[in-house]
Amino acid sequence: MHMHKYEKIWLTSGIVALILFLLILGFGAFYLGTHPQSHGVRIDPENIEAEEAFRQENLGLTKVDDDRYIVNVVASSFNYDLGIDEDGTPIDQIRIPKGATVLFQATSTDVVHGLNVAGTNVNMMVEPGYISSIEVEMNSAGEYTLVCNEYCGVGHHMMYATVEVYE
Ligand SMILES: [Cu+2]
Repeated sequence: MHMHKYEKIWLTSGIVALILFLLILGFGAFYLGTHPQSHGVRIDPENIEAEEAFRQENLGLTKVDDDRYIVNVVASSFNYDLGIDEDGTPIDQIRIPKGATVLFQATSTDVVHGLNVAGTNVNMMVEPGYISSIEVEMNSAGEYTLVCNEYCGVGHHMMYATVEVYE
């Protein structure tokens, strides 16, 4: 079968591009550990308190044992609810020891928000009606910004908190 030179070039570049994209996908999924954030767990956005994790007293950082933590977050325009401290002040900073395994669980009461701990694998879409969760090992010490990366309205830029991973 005779194939035109340009057709060969076109076919070859298409196949090379396909293989390249699959390699990049495989690298991200298997080497970098990028994976979908959760499994479509539903929640009533008008009654999030029905879910134990999102009751006011369970929000923010909870220590499960020495190197396991849970962070429950309620996102709403334009705030991350991480609970309150002893003085009743809203918490905007959480501290986690280096090497700890942390389960982030989040939901939204209004619109779609993002939950990204910049510089880590924690990067989720937080949708009303769903619980987004991701478990990560925090292996690099430092101060990270927990930030909303889905545009959610005029106060979007004010949605942030700090995650400190200490040695
Ligand atoms: Cu936002």
